[in-house]
Amino acid sequence: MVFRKLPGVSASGMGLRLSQKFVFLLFLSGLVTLCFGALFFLPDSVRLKRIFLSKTEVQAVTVGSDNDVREHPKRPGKEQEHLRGMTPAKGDSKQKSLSRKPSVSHEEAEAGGKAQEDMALSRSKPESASEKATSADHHGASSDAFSFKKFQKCLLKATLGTDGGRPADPQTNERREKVKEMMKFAWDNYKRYAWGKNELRPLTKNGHIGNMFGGLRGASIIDSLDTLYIMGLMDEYNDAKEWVQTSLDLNSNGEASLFEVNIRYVGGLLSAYYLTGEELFKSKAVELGEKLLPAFSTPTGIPRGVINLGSGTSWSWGWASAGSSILAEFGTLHLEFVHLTELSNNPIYKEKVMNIRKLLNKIEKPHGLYPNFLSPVSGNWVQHHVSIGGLGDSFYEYLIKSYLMSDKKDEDAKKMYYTAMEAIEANLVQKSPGGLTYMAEWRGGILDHKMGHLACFSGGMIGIGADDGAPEKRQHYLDLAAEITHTCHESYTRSTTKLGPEAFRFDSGAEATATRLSDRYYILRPEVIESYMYMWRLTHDPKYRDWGWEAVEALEQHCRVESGFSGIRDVYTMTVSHDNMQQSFFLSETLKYLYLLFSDDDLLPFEDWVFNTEAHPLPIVRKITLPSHASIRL
Ligand code: DMJ
Repeated sequence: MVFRKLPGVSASGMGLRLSQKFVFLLFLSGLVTLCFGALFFLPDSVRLKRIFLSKTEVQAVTVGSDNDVREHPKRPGKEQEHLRGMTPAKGDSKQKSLSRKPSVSHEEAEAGGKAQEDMALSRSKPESASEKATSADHHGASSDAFSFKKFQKCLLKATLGTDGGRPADPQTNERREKVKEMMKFAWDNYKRYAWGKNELRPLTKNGHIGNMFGGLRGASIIDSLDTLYIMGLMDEYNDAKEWVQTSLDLNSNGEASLFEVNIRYVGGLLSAYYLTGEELFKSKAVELGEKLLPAFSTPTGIPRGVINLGSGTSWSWGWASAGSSILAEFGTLHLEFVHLTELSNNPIYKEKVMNIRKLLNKIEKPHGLYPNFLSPVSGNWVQHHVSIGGLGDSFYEYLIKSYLMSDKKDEDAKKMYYTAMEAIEANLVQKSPGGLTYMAEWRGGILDHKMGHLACFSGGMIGIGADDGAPEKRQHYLDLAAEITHTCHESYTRSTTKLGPEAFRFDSGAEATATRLSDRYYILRPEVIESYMYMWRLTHDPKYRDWGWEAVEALEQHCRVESGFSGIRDVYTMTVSHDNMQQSFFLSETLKYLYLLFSDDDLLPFEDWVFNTEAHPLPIVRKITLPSHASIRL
């Protein structure tokens, strides 16, 4: 059959006219644009984006841009147990026995962290264009999966030091052994009477669950993993690990404090992973991190304080003004979330906390200060209460630690920290008539001359920040850190028990003493000892070790009971009344900081590690360059 050529129709082009071809091409290009658009704008396109965009482009975020604008209303009248472990609740005494076998020895685990010589050269080598193509961008990992072995090679020093940080001086070593004994005593009693519960009630010899962790159990176990490990209590560590393996159930359906779950559980699991390389801890940390993400679904991306771990519904604390979120809570996620992104290779965690950072950086601050309450809906401050103690504290801590943990690359965190410090010095730092330096609280311009025990962490914080501010301010910051730590020590020495009250005042003739009955309690908190530890490492002034030892003696005398350690209700009386609670942070922080205080500086060296606010060590995220020809010894 012969096809006849029709006028105006070409033989090629499937017999279409020129104008028809043009319309067809136009349609085709529209279709292609639509497909690409979909890749970039569909909500779940992060992975696809990674194929097309460079890493920095993927991680760029804008305030509130990717957030779900649906509102989760605040639960009216819902009374939560306070997030700082202050309100005891009932627990039960059911015990669980486990068969166990040590699976990792201290020495085996320690060996992994030692050899880094072959990386030292490449660290200082300039990067060529071809090398850039094979650059490792975090912890030496050039592929998507995080490599623990490569991470270890990025450490500058052996994690546990040459001899687990054992000090040469016999008296110091004896003191360190005493702290280890305290840890074993606290742990053994927890295991005996409260195994699997969140805390031990040492007087009634049972467990406490409470409602801070949304039905999660074993807070004392998770908080203890790294302390047991660095102390070389390996049978105990292996019991803890086995519990995580067999009994840590993350599928709970309760209402949790986002902040507490993050600092204790996510922080504890991350540390355990980075210290031991056990994949179990990594996968649990990431699994739990994922459950926290719905709390960020607010118009601004500022998370709400309470989240149901099962449904993902979140709301604000009933006691927080006008449905606000708390600075110390949403400002204390950064370190853990950066590491969740490192380990999972999922940018979402870092995006969430960078979004918080951006908003806080942008927003206007009264006198340069950060108030404690912010609306997650409008992104505005709700009222003007400023504190370095409760409700504000660890936000400032995480600014300087974010900078240090980024290998000093996170310039925004650095700038925000030092600017905040200037404002704090100008508005809050005071000198008492007796010459004690303290941090007052600020209520819309009016000073409340009170310092909380929680605020005593700031001695250590200002100390570790001294090196990286303006060089001419280095000595000034070290002096300020020493003065604050001295004041906090005074709050201990001026009490009858030599333990410090929950809050002390500098008015009506008071100087570092509690004037209200309700401020006289001590719940085994770590902050004062934490500052001793930092100041010891920074100055090696022996007084900090002596002060730490005074605290050990006081803890032994007043807080040690037959079956564990307990908080006390009044630090000003020798006839102590116990609160029947061994807080999990006593195991995680108080005893760990004491142990580090009496150890050599090479145990968890500051060159490689920063501590989260629950004293869980997290490694500095180091970007290193691997030349294309370099082979990494694994
Ligand atoms: C700990 O859970 C953390 O240190 C937190 O930042 C505030 N306080 C308690 C211990 O006092």
